[in-house]
This record gives sequence, C-alpha cells and structure tokens, in this order.
Amino acid sequence: MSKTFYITTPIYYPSGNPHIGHCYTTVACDSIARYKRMQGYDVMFLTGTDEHGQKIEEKAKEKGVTPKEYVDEIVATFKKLWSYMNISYDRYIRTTDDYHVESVQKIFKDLYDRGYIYKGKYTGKYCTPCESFWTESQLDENGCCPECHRPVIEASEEAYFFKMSPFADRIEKLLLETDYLRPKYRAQELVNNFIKPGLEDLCVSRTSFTWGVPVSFDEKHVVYVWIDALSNYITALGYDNSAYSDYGKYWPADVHMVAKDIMRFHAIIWPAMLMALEQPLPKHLAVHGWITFLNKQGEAQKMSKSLGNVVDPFMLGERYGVDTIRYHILREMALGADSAFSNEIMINRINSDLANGFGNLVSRTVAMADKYFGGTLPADREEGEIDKSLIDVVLAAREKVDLCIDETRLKNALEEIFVVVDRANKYIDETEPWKLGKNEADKPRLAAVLYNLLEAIRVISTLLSPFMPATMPKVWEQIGASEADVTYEAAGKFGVLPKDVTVHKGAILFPRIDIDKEIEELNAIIEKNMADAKSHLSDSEKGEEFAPAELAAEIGIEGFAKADLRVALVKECEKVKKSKKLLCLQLDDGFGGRQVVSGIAEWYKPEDLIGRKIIIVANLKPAKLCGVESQGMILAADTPDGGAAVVFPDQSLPCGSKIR
Ligand code: ME8
Repeated sequence: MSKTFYITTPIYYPSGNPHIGHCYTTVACDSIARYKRMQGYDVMFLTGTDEHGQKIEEKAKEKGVTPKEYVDEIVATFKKLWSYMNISYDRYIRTTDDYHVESVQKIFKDLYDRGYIYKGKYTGKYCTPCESFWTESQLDENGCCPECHRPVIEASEEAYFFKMSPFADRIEKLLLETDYLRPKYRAQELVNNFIKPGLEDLCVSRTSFTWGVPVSFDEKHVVYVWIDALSNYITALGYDNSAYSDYGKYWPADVHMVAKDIMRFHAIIWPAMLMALEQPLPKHLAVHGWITFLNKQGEAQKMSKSLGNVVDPFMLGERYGVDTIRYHILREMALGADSAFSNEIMINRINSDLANGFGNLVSRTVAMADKYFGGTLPADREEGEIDKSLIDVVLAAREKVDLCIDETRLKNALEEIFVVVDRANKYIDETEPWKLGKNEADKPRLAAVLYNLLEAIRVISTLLSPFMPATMPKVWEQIGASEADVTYEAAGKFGVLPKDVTVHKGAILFPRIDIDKEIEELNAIIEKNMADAKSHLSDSEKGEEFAPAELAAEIGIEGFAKADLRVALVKECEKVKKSKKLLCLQLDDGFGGRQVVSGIAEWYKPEDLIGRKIIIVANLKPAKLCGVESQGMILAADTPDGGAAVVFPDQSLPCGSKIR
C-alpha cells in the first residue's frame, strides 16, 4: 500500500473575487501536493469555499439575489482561477454541499451529546438596526456599533456554547511541545493571549440570521460559521456522511496551510473540536504571512478592495505567464513572515532568477549543443577535474529540497534549487565552452561539459516541476529528456540522459522584461484600479474592508518618551519646486520657529494648512528632502484610501505645548 499525504488550503469566503493572496496558499499547497505525488505518495489535496454566514446573506440581499445564487457566481470564478493557475486539487468542498451540511449537523449533535456543547445565554452589546452582537473591544471609538456607528444596547440571547477549557492543557502542550505549529515561534503568543488567561467557552450558534447550517435539534439556531467551516477538513473525506469514504485512509491531515489571520481558529478551536470528538489531531499547521501591497510611499498595506490595491492574478498571468507568477509568490514569502508585493520586486525577480538565471542556462546549453554538435552529443567525452564540484551540488539538491518540502519551507526549497542553477552557470564561466568549441581537439571535453550541464538542467527542472508544472515539460523537450529521465528517483542520480542525447532548440522560456516600460504600464493599471475602487464601493464596504496597519513591536514608556511631540502653528506653506509630493512649512514652534518639509502635497494645498495648528516631532534629526532642509516632521494618519490626514490638535493650545 502506498503512503498517503493529505494537505488542505483554507476554504475561502466567496465574498469577492480571489486575488494573489488566495493564490499564495493554494499555489503553495499545490506545489507540495505535486512534489509528494512525484515522491510516490497517494495524495489528497483539498480546497473549497466557506459559503455560509451573515455577511454573505447581506451581500446577496444588496444584490437582490439568493445567497446561493450569490455564492455560485463567485465559486465559479474561484474554480476558473484554480484551473488557470494549474491547481491540481483532488477535491473541492463547498460548505453548501448537502453531505457537508449533514455532517456538520451530526458533529454539532455529537458534541452536544458528549456534553461539550450546552445551551446558555449570550450577553453583549447589541446593535438593533444591524441585528448584531459585538464585544466591548469591537465597538468603535465612541462605544457605538462598528458597522453603522449607532448606539448599542446591553442585550442577551439564547445560544449554544462550546466548552473549551477541558482541553486547555492538551492544547498548550500541542503548541509548545510538539511541532504542530509552524513556525514554532508563534506558539508562545497564542498560549499567552488565549490559554493563559483561561480558555473561554465559545458561542457556537446564532439566531440573528438564517444563512447557515441549522442546528438539527433546535432549528431557530444556525451553527457558528467557524464550526461549520473547520469541519470541512474531515467532512470532505466522508466523516459522518456517506458521500465519501476516505476518512480512514487520509486522516489525520499532514498539513493544514493558512495565513496568520486565521491561525487562532486552527491552532486552538480546531484541535479542541477534534479532542472533544476523540479524533486524531492533524500533524501540522503551517502559518504564512500576508502578501501585502507596497504602495508608492513604500509602505506595506493589506490588500483590500476598498484601497483598489488587490493584485489580479489573471492580469499578471496574462502578462508574464502562470508559472512565473507561481514562482514569484512562492520565492518571495518565508514561512511566517509577510511578503510585500510590488511590481518592481516582481519584475526584478523574474529577470534575475528566471530570465538570466535558469532560462539563460537552458538556452545557452542547448544552443551550444546545437551549434557545436548539430544537436546530438558524441559519446566520446573527456571528464575534467572541475566536474565533480558541479556533480556534488547537483546530487545534494534533492535531499535538501525534500527537507524543505517536509517542513513547508517553499521559499527555501526554491533557493536550494537555484543554488544548482547558480553553480551550473558558474560552471559555464569556469569551463568556457565557447573556447573549447573553436578547437577540434577540445571537442570531447566540450561534449562532457555540455552533458554535465544538461544533467544539471534535468535535475533542476525535475525538482522545479511541482512549482512550475507548465514550463518544465518544455525544458525536457529542449534537453531531450524522456519521461523516465525526469522522475523523482532520477533526480537523485547523475548520468541519466543517454550519452548521445539529442537536444531540440526551442522558444525562449522566460523572456527578459523591459522593467521601465512594464512598471509604467502596471502602475497605470493599479492607479486606475484605485480610482475605480473609490467610486464603486458602498460605504459599508469601505468600512468592512478597512484593515489598520499592523501594530508595531511593544515599547516601554521610556521608548515613547524619546519622541518630543509639540504643537506648532503653520505660518507659511508652499509647494517644493520639482516635487509633486512635498510641501515646505514655516512653523511657529514656540522656540523661535523652524522649517519642516512634509510629503502631503497630494492631499493638502498650502491654504488648507496656513493658520492652523498641527503636531510635530520636534527632536527628529534634520534631513534634506529634495534638497530642502526639514527640521522635524508633522503627524498625519493613514486614510483608508491610501492617503494621509494631518492630525489637528485643539487649536487653542499655545505653540510649543508638549504632547505626552
Ligand atoms: O478566512 N496574503 O477565508 P478567507 C496571503 N473562510 N494569504 C492570503 C491573503 C493575503 N493577502 N488574503 C487571503 C477565511 N489569503 C475562512 C477560512 S478555513 C476552515 C475557513 C489566504 O477567504 C490565506 O490563506 O478570508 C488566508 O488564511 C485565507 O486566504 C483566508 O481566506
């Protein structure tokens, strides 16, 4: 019986079109699934959509369609994208599928029968117009509803609760003492934030909307969307239903992959549910960061529809090819950390690794085999001393990549493969085949050099094929490799291609991109998207999509005290010549005056500021911006549309007042 491997993506909310962020998790899981299949595993790769909940219900209402009609359309876009991106999922689950609904009802009832779910009262802040409960911390700055900003009332409703405290110790051990959570450094923060203060019972039913799985024994309640959603990982295998019968074969999952925003649900609630059901726990939870968007100011923003900074994978794929995009997103993101997307970073990466690195290696090697030997290498070869150092690097690659795959470190896996690419390119510089080609007596040496390069390319392309599945067959065609030459087994060997291999010159694999021209075009697209986003979103969508920048690392009060913030009056203000962004302000700071340059010209005209009091960082080291000296900076807040809003203090404060 072959070994099995089960890997899952989150099931995505079909509440907007999928973007490059969704692609990251799915492409990462796809690459691992393909690698494992290549290794001979019997793989189950699951993805799907999470289709219930109040938000979907509301969006469908806004559009005047049923929730099912609403999700059907978006699910079709998700599936179209996955097929476009070459995603080889084995099963696609929709939480509206009948078998899943049936299983969720049984799971809920089972937890109830076991005494882990009980009926109680949910007490909280209630917004009557929105029919929503909020916790204290979710309320807006005025203590009102975060959605409609109207006052809330203290209210309670009947609800079911899931008792999580019996599992606190086991979950703490799971996080701190096993390698369930990757990267491990996130475990302590989870334990400190959620387990140490006492694991609270979780409210797992709702009565304020109906678009969900009804509780089978109390139909006015629908099951909380996370209980519904998390269950997908087992219902899709046939747990508590007869649609499938793969539970025994594939469970427990080898890897659940998610981004950090939903780590808590997978690290705490999901294990608690499985413990309560007395089922085995998944082996690993791999948590990656977000693909953020690097804006013109060089700041990383979360991608969101309201900012119009959502990068469209179809558009990128059309311009650069699907495999190139797959490579780029996987190569940029280290497990656990965020990765900033920018057009510049992407194009530089494509040019350096793919066009100059791997693509050039293939085209140079094949072109030389063609030029000097008419495409077929002669069997007569002369090995050289330097060859061993190349062969050693080639032979070491597979094991290193295996390890990275097993630890879900895909960026590192690609780096390991590119160590071989770099070594092979260096081997060309060292052996100078173009010189060998000039001399008939050097032809046996040249044949050996080219053969070694073709072998290196064979191993590189085999190991790259799970990441770039559409391009590698083109490489195999060019280097004359048969199917048997590019198996996992063959990637651990050197000398597999026939001695008299015939190459076939083909099209350039990764054309070099003209960076200036591309950036100009891409920036124009993004700017248009941003403008469209502003004009198309409803107010509720703007609020919903706004995601504040991440909190900076904690500092002590002494850290804050280092910044000297003061009130200052803008006496004069003018645009800095030759700059679209900068304003130069003359200030009365209470200490004789100073000049500050600020990058807010896109949002403020000089007359908007003259005569008003603002806040400055008064002890910032002076700096020159566009050649103009700036003695400090003024405080401004990020706005949801990517702009800046100057902070105006109480205008009666005297200049120089200290802010603490
Ligand atoms: O949370 N960068 O669904 P969701 C990287 N339905 N990954 C991103 C990303 C970005 N900018 N944006 C989204 C849900 N993702 C629930 C999940 S699972 C039982 C239920 C990816 O549509 C990432 O994998 O909001 C993240 O975890 C997931 O999309 C969240 O997708």
